[in-house]
Amino acid sequence: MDKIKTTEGDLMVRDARFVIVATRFNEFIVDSLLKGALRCLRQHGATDADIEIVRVPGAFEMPVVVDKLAASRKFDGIIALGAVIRGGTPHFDYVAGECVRGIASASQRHGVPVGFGVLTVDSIEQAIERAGTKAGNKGEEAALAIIETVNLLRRVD
Ligand code: INI
Repeated sequence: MDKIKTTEGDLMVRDARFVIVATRFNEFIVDSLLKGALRCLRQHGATDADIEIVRVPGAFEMPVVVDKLAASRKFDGIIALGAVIRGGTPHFDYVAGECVRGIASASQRHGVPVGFGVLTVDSIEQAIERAGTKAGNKGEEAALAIIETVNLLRRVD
């Protein structure tokens, strides 16, 4: 194993700019994800001048905004935060499906990593569990993954 070239990203923020795209829908949950993401970025060396926050109405609107921010080349990493909670109709599947698909394709099209901190859950209880209670904070996890991926992309050739 010692002879195998292995490339990884570390978790130190160095000269990098981040934008957090957060929904206003389910704001009560998303604000906890946002707190977790900001805490993580700051703990790993980002200053507030390195961070911008963009608020979008709902998860369905995220892809077009993420696409424009990625195309701007102003940011090294994007963190998408939202919560899509299943109701009694197929609406959830359309909103969640388009959100995931659109964000992934914007990230790949522009080569800008996007941390996916959009909860797709069956109930408000499951959302609360993932927004800073017993199942951690998915906003924090998305921010950590994006710090690592920004650093990794600078190293892979
Ligand atoms: N948007 C969300 O971010 N989460 C949801 O759970 C949700 N539900 O369940 O409806 C939701 N809907 C709004 C959608 O994202 C758009 O903002 C809306 O349809 C207007 O285009």
